[in-house]
Amino acid sequence: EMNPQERAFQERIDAGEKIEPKDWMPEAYRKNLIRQIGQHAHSEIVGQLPEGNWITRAPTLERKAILLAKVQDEAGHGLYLYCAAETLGISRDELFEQLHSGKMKYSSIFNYPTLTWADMGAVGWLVDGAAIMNQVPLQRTSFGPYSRAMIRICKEESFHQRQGFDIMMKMANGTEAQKRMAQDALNRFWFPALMMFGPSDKDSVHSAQSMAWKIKMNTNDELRQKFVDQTVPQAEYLGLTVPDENLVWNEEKGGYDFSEPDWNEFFDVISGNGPCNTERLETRKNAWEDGAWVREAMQAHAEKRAARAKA
Ligand code: FAQ
Repeated sequence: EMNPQERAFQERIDAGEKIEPKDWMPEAYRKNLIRQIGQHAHSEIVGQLPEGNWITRAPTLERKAILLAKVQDEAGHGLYLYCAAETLGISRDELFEQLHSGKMKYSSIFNYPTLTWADMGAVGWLVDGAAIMNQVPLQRTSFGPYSRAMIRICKEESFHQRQGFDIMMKMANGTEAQKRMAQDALNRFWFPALMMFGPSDKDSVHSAQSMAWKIKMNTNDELRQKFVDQTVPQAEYLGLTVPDENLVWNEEKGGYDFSEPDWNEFFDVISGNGPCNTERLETRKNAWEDGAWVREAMQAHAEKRAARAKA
């Protein structure tokens, strides 16, 4: 049963009002938002690593400049999202600590390796494509700072998706070997991309409450279906084959029927046992430790300035 304060809060949400950091909110709303925004921020930061791997290997100067800009955008997205999480009363240091200790997750997708240049195409096309599908509705999420961060992030994500599709077009219309690489990248990233939307609705522990609070606007399965419906024609346009024998247009539902990802693999990956989990976390922890001197120097500088201002 809701108490009057909780009921008034729910009424504001139902009326489409934005909740701002200093407004009263239920403790569980705050916690759930810190969890989701924090994990989203971590995903942007860890998400730089699979693509960072290819900055020095990009085939042309132009591709290198584009990829570099994209990866820098992901860093920026991480920073807006950490700022949004901080307005809920958690510090950035705490968020990092929870990432590094494995207490907070980041998206499963970034635990897969990027083996060829075509993977940069597949990541942009499929991973950013899935990210946008999830983030466009989040522009209307109930928490003001999160919703505003999403508006800017979505603009940049659509450029990312286009650059990925552009790489795929080049590869799919290239030599036989390039076309094989493009198909191989699609084969490896298809199901991991479907997993980005989270477990099937029956196993989604947070969906019901998160949707009531408009922390989340759609169920995991709804967005996964929309993603498949949008992406299959794009694969056809590329002349590539989606690696799912059960994929078939269902006239009655006006969408595709498709195979579920391997949920055992998904739960394995999110519990730390994916192909690259250890490597990704090690890289982040090392970056944190290597940056310690910068944090210390900035702290010392701030203290000196404060002391001077007082004197
Ligand atoms: N990976 O009850 P639900 C990007 C966890 S886009 C890992 O359904 P929820 C851009 C979930 O946390 C990617 N864990 O959870 C980019 C929960 O565990 P917990 C990031 C997952 O929150 C592109 C448990 O399973 N986008 O980075 C995943 O209602 C290219 C039960 O699940 C966002 O984070 C998963 N895929 O729904 C960057 C968007 N799915 O926390 C670089 C915002 C579920 O209790 C390159 N987030 N889990 O320990 C959301 O919309 C939601 O949080 C979902 C999950 C839909 C991801």
